[in-house]
Parts: sequence; structure tokens; C-alpha cells
Amino acid sequence: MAISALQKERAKYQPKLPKALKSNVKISEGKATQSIADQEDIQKLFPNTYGLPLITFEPSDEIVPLPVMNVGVILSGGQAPGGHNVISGIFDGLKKLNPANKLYGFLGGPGGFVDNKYMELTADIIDEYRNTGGFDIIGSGRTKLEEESQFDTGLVNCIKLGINAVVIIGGDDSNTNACVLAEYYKRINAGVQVVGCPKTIDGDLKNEMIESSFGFDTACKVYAELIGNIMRDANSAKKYWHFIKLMGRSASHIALECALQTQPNVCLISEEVAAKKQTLSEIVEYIADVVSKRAENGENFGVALIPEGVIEFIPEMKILISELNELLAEGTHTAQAFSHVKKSHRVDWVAEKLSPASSVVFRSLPDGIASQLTLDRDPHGNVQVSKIETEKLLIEMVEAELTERKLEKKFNGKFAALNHFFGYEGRCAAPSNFDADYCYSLGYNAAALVSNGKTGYMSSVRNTTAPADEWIAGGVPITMMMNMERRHGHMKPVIQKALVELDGKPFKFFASKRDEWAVKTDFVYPGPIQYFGPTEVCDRVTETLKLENA
Ligand code: FBP
Repeated sequence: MAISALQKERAKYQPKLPKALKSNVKISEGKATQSIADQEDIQKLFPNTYGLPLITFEPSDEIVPLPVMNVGVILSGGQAPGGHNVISGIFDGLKKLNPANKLYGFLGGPGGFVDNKYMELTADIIDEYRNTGGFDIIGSGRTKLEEESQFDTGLVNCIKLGINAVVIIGGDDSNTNACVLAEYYKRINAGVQVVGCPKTIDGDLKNEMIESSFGFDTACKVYAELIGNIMRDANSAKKYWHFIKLMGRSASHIALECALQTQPNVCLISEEVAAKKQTLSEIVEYIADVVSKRAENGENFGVALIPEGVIEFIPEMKILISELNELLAEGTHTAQAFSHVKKSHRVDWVAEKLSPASSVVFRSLPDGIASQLTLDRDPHGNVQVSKIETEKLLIEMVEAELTERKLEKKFNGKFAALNHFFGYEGRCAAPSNFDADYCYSLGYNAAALVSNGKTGYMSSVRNTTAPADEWIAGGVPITMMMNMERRHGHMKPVIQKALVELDGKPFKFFASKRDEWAVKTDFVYPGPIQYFGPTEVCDRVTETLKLENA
């Protein structure tokens, strides 16, 4: 297989490890833990894995002989840079403990665990994928591991392969399910441990013990590079406004981090939109005000960042979307009737069935967006926000607003806008040094957790703004991150999603600067990720992490 020059050099990179994981480890256990909320309910649901202590690994000279272990690994959900390094970390960790240990990869995500599709990951295979982006080594998928029947089938497959532990690499939902699986296997005495690893470019799986989900660092650096390039073009040509939508299903961490790295003229933060109960027209007015102010200075160009999920955080849109989800839910008679309505009549047909307020909002949307809201749904019947072209919606609405202002002689500039969506461009990028090191450490650490008999834990590597040597490796009981939330009409135990905190340092810093960035052209051009060179360029962490740990 042909590989690039960079890939060839990068394959030689030896990811850094925390000091404790470089030698044999000994466990230091903290006090019993509690879930972040709803303690009684969570304890009832997880009697075997609730209240476990926090674990920290410390270096040790002691060699404890361990029996041979076989471990299975699953990649779950969207790709995130560094997944291959988590797997190579698990592999190296296991082989160091005992060269006879084996690592199996379940293929195509959690579905492979249930359908018994797997491969043994040998040194040759692992070596091909070290420090590369993507999840192609074993593939990923979005099958949810929720049913006991799936757990039972998975167990049969584990027993056949002699697997003693499964590592699930995923986001908040996949790790919630990892915990449910751990609890179930412990309850039935299955002899299979389950450990999770925090993955998602969205950055919304983090808390006191998990400083960051992996992939966020690299993905943001890729987007920030592209945004910087566009900014430089905008500032050279001086004729376009660029509206850039950034991935991040619900939380705006990616948009915020990219704003901190590049200093755009506008950056919406969904969590703020929700907190201030902003309407779509208020948002449009805000952007139009920035465009007008810049036009007064003769600057008819700029860059606006739009978080992918913002549409669902605008209260009126949220209500509209939930009414649409209900109306068009798979299997309902309304959804069936809808499928027979002629395309050209669909918007009217839907509008008549909505509440009066939602109907007004729905009719105010450009036709293209209104029909996207009725068509693009995920397997659960929900609108797929990544497919809603919010950036185009805002361009159209800002344009209409500015045309009106022009008629009223309140706007005298020009507005020519281009739209972009950055998401898939960053999800499989070659991991930055940070992600390469962090992921390898998470994997190596997961191997230490399983070899120490732990289950229901998430691999945790902390103190990540310090040099890797000083990183703290250990495990966090997954139940500690849980609370009860309403999902699909039922109260469920779930890992609390970390949204952007409006009283947190990253947002506060952004908020203190944004008015200045709006009017002045104060762009920062981060340039591409550097893999070789001075540490202050190659090993820099995200602005979010820097501000949070400051
Ligand atoms: P995960 O939460 O599974 O990591 O995925 C996040 C994400 O990249 C979102 O940012 C985006 O909305 C979604 O995946 C897109 O999913 P898909 O790749 O299935 O289109």
C-alpha cells in the first residue's frame, strides 16, 4: 500500500506516556465515589458498579505475575483523530504485561460485538496504523449496545475467543452503555470486564476527571487552520463574508475553541442562545449589525462561525423540531400520510398540522430549509442537525434583513456571502502530538485497568497541560459521571453531556473579546498542525484546556 512521506516519518513517532505507565504500576485507590446527581436512583440501577473508588496509577518496581488475558476492543460512533493510537496503546500495554496476551478488534463498531465479526490485531497490523487518523483499522458504527439480548450474544462471542475484558472507545452514550454492560456482566458473574475510553471530536464528554475527549484537539486545529486560511483570503479579496458551520452535534465547544484560535467577527454559541432565549430573528439582527458596523469602516467582508447544533438551541426552533419529530415519527399514521403528499405541497401540509406558533416559524423559513427539516431524519426519527444547512439559512435571512435596511437607508455596504461546513475534514486527520500521546496513554492505561481486574471504569489521563511525563493516569468509575435524564419519554441513567459553561473561563474570555473582534479585523492564522519542530508549536494544547486549567 502506498503511503505519504509524512505518514512514513510519522510512523516512527513514539508517543509519550505518563511516568507511572512507563514502569510497572501499583494502584492507589481513593475514597468511594458518588454519581454527580440522582445518587439513589443510580445506585439502585448499578448495585455492582456504583460507588467504586477513583484509581490512580503509580510507578512501582514490583513485578506481579499475571495470567494471560485476551481483550476485545470496539470503536463506537463518529471517527475522532487518535483512535488508532488508543488501540496501539492497549496492544503495547497488554504485550508488555505478557507477550502471550491477545487483542481482538470487533469489526464495524458495537454491531461486530453482537454479530461476532472480529479480527485478531497482531503487531504487523498495529504497526501499519500507529499515529494515523481514521478508524479504518477495525471500523466503527452507531449500533447501540442497550439490550440484554445483545449483551448475552456478545458474551457468547467473548467466551469463544477467551476474552476477559472489552474496551469500548466512544462518546457519552457509548460509555453509558459500557457501564450498563459492565454492571450486567458483573451481576451475572460473566467474567468479562468492561472499560471505556472518552472519544469524540465534539469535546462534550468531559468533567472533573476527564479533561478532554480525544480527537477534539486535532479536529479543532484542522478547522482553525482552514478558518485562518479563509480569513486571510477574506482579508485579501475584501469582498466576501464567509459563513462557516462547524461540527458538534449539540455542544459548541468546537466553535468556541476555533474562535479562540482565530478571532472571527462573529461566533454563535448555542448554549448562550438557549440561555438568553434568543429568537432566530434576534440572531439575524445581531449578525446584520456586525456586517453593518464593518461596512461603515469600509470592510465588506468577514467571517462568522456557526455551531452545527445551534438550530436546536433556539427555543422556538427547538419546539418546532420536537413537533416535527413527533409528527413524522416512523410508524405513525401522520408519517405515512406525509409520505404520500406531493413534494410541492409538503411544507403547507406540515404547517397546517403544527401548533400556531410553530407554524408561523416554519413558514418564515426559506423553502429549502423547511423541507430539509421534514426530510432528513436519523434512525430514531430525529432531525439530523448536521444536514440542516444553518449557514445557508443565516446567509439568506441576513441578506433579507440588510436589503430592508438598505431600503430604509440604514445600510450602505455590500453583502456577498459564501457558505462552508467543516466537519468530516477534521475527524480523520493524523492526530496532533497531543492526541497521539493522549490516545496512546488512554489505551495503555486501559490495559492497566483491565489487568488489575477493574470494570465499570473509564480510562482517565489528567493534568494534560503539563508535560506528558507529569500526566496522571488512572480510572474513574463511570457511574460517577451519571445522572438521570429523560430520553425518548423515559427517565434513563446517562453520563451528563458537558455543554459550554457560560460561567467557565473559555466562554468568559471569548465574551470579553468578541465585540472587539467583531468590528476590528484582528484575525489570527494558526497554520497547519505541526508534527515535527519546536515543542511550543508541536505540543501546544487547545485554548480551551489552557484556560480551563489556568
Ligand atoms: P460522536 O459523538 O459519535 O463522536 O460523533 C460526533 C459527530 O462528529 C458530530 O459532531 C456530528 O453531528 C455527527 O458525528 C455526524 O455523524 P455521522 O458521521 O454519522 O454523519
